[in-house]
Amino acid sequence: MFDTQQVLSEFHIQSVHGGACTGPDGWSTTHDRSAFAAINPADGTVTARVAGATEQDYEAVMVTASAMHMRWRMVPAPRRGELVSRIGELAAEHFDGLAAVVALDTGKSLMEAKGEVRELIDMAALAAGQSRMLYGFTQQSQRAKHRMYDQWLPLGVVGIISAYNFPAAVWAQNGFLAAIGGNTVVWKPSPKVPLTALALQHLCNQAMKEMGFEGVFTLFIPEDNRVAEMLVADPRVALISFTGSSGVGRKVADIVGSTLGRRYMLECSGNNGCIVDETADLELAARSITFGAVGTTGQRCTSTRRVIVQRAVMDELVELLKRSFAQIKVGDPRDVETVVGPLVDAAAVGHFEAAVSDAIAAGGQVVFGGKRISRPGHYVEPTLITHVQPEWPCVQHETFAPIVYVMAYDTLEEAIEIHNGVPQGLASGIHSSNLGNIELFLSAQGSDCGIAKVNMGTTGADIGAAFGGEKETGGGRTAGSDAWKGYMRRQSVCINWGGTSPWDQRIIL
Ligand code: UN1
Repeated sequence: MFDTQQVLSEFHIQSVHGGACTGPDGWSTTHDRSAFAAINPADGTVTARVAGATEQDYEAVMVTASAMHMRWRMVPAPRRGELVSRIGELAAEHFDGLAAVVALDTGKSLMEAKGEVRELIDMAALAAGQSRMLYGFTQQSQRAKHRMYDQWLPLGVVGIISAYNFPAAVWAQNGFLAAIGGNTVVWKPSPKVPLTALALQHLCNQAMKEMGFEGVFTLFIPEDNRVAEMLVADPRVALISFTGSSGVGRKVADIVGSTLGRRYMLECSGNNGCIVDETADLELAARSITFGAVGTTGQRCTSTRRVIVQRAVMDELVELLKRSFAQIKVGDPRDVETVVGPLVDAAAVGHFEAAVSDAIAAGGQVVFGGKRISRPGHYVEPTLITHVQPEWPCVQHETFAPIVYVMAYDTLEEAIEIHNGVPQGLASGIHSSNLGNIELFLSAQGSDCGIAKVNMGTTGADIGAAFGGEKETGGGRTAGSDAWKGYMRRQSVCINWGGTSPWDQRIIL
């Protein structure tokens, strides 16, 4: 257990804190506006209050971010990387404190909260290194004495809208790449998890102050969506990166897409399946499915929600899963022994209960868990449901809760059809020791998802890879690989150094 007050004071989080910030010394005021509560999902208590960002706060943030972009875009990219690197260093210095804030906000276990802070630190290292490698190709011109290459230039102001489940890592994956690309960043986190954003903004402020910048990283946390929508609709924002449900993602795409020239990047719902064939190491499969399903209390967009298992090994796998589910310690996230904490709020418990009762009504059998745990806070049992049909609405829909549906298959082709037969397309997995089966799953007629894992769980994407998915997941990519290109614009350059004027398409005058 940590001391909450000590953690809050480590990050200068007052009992009522400003909900917007333009940079060092740029916090909004608190006395003249209503404040909303940051509620600890572990016990329902109020940790602190945040004076929700107003329209005026938003405008101040946007004016600063827009003005700063004019300067930041001309700062050499490796220098931009140094700012990101410094933020990573500060996060490492405050590692335990930041993890505690993430746990207080989300209810995820300290173990997982530390994992999330680790991901932020790693992402800072990746982005700082990437800042020296914003490569463009050099091409061969078909004209004599011409040089041709492409270069990558900043977009402008990048707006980041992040969900409650990863209040630090998702911002880092987007914001650090945006910043090294010469963009300034306006962050709108979920009001369910304001403390992590406040803590990180304080660290950003320290780093910006040390290096003589302001407004590279800015923040506004409105209580409701009205002010948040201003960011989505604002023509001064070049790119909106949105993480959240497909329903809201669709609205973001509609609004941003209605102005040509603005961009959106979506990381929306997942409904991640794991195929287990008859040659799989079932012990390994049970372990990775358990972590994938119950980790972060099933509140990851990459959580394993569907297990598609070869009929011959289904009973054995279900027994192993029951055994490993039984070992999961659900409890207060502040307790270091806890593996799985509560759901984020009462509404999430309601969604859990509705999904379980829909599955039972349709004919599913709850073979583990299925109920809320009666204690203060929003705790539910890790839940395993068998005898499920792939087309049931509860199976087709993403419920942010630790529920895994088990379905049997006979042929791998059928398994892939079930696997791909959902609207979402984020993460996927196969457990197998049959090379042909693995390669079929990875082929053009295999998994239709953005992420495919072999003999691994669907969660815990390696930041070195591009992160994102297809179909209703939205098509965006962030984190590693060449995802940095999504935060920059490509310019194809052609230079005539020969002093003559050769026309294209071999036209000679
Ligand atoms: C999310 O759940 O919205 O790979 C994104 C993972 C996490 C997912 C974060 N990095 O499981």
